[in-house]
Amino acid sequence: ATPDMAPNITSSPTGVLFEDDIVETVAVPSIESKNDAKPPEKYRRQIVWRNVILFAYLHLAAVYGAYLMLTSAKIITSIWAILLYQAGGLGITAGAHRLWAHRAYKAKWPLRLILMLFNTLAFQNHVHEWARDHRVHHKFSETDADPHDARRGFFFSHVGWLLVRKHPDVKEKGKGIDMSDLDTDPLLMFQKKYYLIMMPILCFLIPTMVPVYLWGESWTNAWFVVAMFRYTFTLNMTWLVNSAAHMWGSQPYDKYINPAENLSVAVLALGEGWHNYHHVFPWDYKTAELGNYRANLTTAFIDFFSRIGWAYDLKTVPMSMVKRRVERTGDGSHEVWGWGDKD
Ligand code: ST9
Ligand code: ZN
Ligand code: ZN
Repeated sequence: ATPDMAPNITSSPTGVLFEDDIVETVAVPSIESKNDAKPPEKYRRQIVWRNVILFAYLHLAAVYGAYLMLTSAKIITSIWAILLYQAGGLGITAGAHRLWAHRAYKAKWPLRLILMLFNTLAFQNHVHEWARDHRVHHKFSETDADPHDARRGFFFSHVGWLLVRKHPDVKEKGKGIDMSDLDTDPLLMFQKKYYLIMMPILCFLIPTMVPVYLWGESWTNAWFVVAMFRYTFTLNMTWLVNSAAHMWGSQPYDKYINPAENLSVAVLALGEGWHNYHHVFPWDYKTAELGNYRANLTTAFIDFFSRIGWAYDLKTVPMSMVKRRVERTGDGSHEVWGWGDKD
């Protein structure tokens, strides 16, 4: 972040969780609560050891998987793992994120079905839960109510938030988020209902069995490379959007917020690293400016389906609106080309 963003970051410079376990929640006196104002509530961080143990195993297994990938797995097994990373990734980016959390475009049922299956194989919770957390993240960005509040440092916003109970504000303020569109979506309610059956099959079982039965890969290689390494890698690439892209990069659209334009994250997260733009214009189906495919595989994917008619009503932002915003709140790093008569 640029120096003028520094005061917003209250975490320690090492990027670890809070120095101690207690965070003062700020009591904002509202008109209703003026008379029965409670003293500021103490929030105590509560570690969920089950998750700590599972994520520790996952990451150790992933490191072993990366080693096997380089030393003994067949090339085609690695290609299969990469394809599943891209499919699961698209289930998150084109599905949970752009279609369902932001409604940035509409999709016909065959595409919705593909995205739901891709989403399930990425195992990042069912779409309803993912989208609720994400809508809360946008609405209450970098406050106590943000599930992965980046003010709490790199580790917390990357993975730490999945290892502790949520801040009470997340649940409290989250209650006010309108989820009626997804509550009434039969496909998503199906996914939610059968998640604990479908997810293990799609995320772990099929990915492991295909290499063993189709090209004679060993169970060990298939499990550690395709299940453990591929899943953990996809998770970390996703989490970088919450951590790295909330800390490092330029702010051409709004220098007063932390989310930034980060090319590396954009490449690894299939186009989701243009995070300064995305927080300013969250309804744009490209989650980035302009119609090019600069590090944005997801936009190319949606455009392909738009050409065959399965994706439609793609929402974008008029250039004039982007330009006004860049001039009003940008940090001056916006490229001048493409703007026409900018003076
Ligand atoms: C994972 C998700 O990894 C990653 C999401 C990343 C998002 C990235 C976004 C960036 C943009 C897009 C970029 C995409 C890039 C993709 C690239 C791909 C290559 N609102 O949660 P609970 C209430 S998941 C309103 O249990 P605890 C609600 O009543 C990994 N209310 O809270 C709820 O009950 P119910 C795999 C809310 O007990 C109740 O609280 N999954 C909200 O504090 C309890 O909720 C895991 O590891 C809200 N937002 O536990 C699971 N939230 O649901 C990890 C809660 O019945 N999670 N409520 O309505 C857990 O174990 C727990 O959630 C916990 C918190 C321990 C973290
Ligand atoms: Zn964000
Ligand atoms: Zn978003």
